[in-house]
Amino acid sequence: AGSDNVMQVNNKEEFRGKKAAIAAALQGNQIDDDTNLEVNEVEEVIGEDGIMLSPYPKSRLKRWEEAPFVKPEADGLPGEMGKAVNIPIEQEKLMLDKFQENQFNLLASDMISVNRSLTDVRFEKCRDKSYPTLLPTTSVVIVFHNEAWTTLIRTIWSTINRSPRPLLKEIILVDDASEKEHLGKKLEDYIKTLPVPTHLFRTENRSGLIRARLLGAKHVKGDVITFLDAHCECTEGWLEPLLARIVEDRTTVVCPIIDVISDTTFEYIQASDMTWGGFNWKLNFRWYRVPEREMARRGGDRTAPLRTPTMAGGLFAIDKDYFYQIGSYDQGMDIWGGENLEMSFRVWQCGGRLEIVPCSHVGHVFRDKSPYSFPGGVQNVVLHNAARVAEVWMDEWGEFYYAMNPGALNVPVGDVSERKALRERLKCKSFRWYLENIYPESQMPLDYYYLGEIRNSETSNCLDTLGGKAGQPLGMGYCHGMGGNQVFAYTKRKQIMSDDNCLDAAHPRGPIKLIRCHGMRGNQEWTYDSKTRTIKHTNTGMCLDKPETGDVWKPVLRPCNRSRGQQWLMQVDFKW
Ligand code: UD2
Ligand code: MN
Repeated sequence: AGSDNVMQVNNKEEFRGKKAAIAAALQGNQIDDDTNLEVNEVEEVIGEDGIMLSPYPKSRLKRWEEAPFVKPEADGLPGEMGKAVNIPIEQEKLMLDKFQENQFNLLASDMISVNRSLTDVRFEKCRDKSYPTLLPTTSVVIVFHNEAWTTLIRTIWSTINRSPRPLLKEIILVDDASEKEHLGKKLEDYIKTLPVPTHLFRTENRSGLIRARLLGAKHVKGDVITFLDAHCECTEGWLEPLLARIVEDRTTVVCPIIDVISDTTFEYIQASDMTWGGFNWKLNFRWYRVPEREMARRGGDRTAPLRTPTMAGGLFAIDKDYFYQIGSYDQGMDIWGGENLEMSFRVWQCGGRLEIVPCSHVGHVFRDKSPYSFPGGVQNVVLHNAARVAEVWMDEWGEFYYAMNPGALNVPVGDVSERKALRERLKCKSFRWYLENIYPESQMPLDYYYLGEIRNSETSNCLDTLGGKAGQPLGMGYCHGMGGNQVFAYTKRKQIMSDDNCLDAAHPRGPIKLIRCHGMRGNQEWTYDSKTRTIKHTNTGMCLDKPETGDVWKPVLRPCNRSRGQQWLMQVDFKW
């Protein structure tokens, strides 16, 4: 792909210089055609170098038979077969009170057996698949802070009940400085009664899930580390396909399909096998639809492993030696967040691969809010962690993160030299390589002319998403120079993007909306002429104009007329 408009830079200063160069290039207004990657091009570059691990010695592999799946007696408790639990109206107040504690319906969870039955959610074809008779053993590592009793114990029992016993080396629990009584002696006593060796370690002080997982990993005796959140339910046959994939190639990091356990009813809801992991400019992990090219690569087989650009982070299996060789986790990350993208970028850029194995299903209670405290403040912690990802792995694309979250510039990122040295040592590839080869559909444009505010010459106001979501109209506001909602990228594909949305106009006079970028030009193609400073909508031939008097904060399309209201400045002029 042609890349003369994007150069490699090493720090923010250089990037600023580069921005100026792009602005200068805009003066020339040389906009060439888009380059789309072919599936085949993507194919050949993966796995050509990186860490090599010899296959497991046979002596370490275990013969396993069908998981001794004990269908728990339907004991009349609610929620069996993964069904929803509905709370009687007279208990509603209690339910709401208890909800606050974990941000899920604890009353419902407490009513369900810790051993509840689930339906077999796999594709028919998955049930008939045969896996190698010899597989590596795994230790399941579960970290938690103030987890509820029943969700934690149900996670443990579903692991025990639905894993082939010879493959489950042990369960390792890491209590990250919880303050709940039931996670003290009661838990210590309980795990002694379990039929699988279960060890409990405690962090001395609240250390966050990243360092808690590192503590757990240190004690792992199995060949594979499998991480789970503390509110999961493993389903029948979840483990074998994960281990089978790792035995084929020890540099493959594998995730199950993460099904949804409803936070309100604890119903087990099957998730789509047609979504994979991506991320937005804020560096939030997001699910997106699997593109056609990845379906094609798998020959349309929906049971075949899916190469995913990123992982959600909580549920995955990784060879233990590989985990350390590839740099385990970034110790400098606190509490929650960022480690999932960090590991995703690292694995891909440093020669490994990241997959979702659709024959493996594990449920997880997704919550709307975090139930626990974030020492240091949520915002600071999350911005700090994500900034470390941007600084170490994303090269110049880190600037999208800072543009979207200018507040991140005020949060100390800490010392990242060790992580940068790791990247050097492992000879990891660039973020451009990742975007070109692993994630051409990314919400971060591969090639772009400009990233910044777009200012109207007549009114001196700036285009502004007003925080609007997909489907909402584009707005305007006083230019604040603080990035965020006033940051747009003008891309080589002629899109005007804000995060994962693009300016989109369906009618010559119609509203200009923010719509998910589809990358197929159409209503999302705009031509900026840096001499006349007009932004012309290709499909309608109309020009972007300042708002009408009636609706002063909504820019419109009008026939091009060279008025000042149709002049827009794409200028590199951030206050930060
Ligand atoms: C997702 C991941 C989670 C993690 C996170 C980003 C899934 C299903 N979940 O968020 O694993 O990758 O994104 O960081 O992919 N915990 C501690 N100490 C803390 C905070 C949390 O031990 O200080 C535990 C917590 O009890 C839980 C696990 O870490 O067992 C993950 O936390 P979460 O459930 O709040 O994260 P989640 O699912 O929102
Ligand atoms: Mn979770």
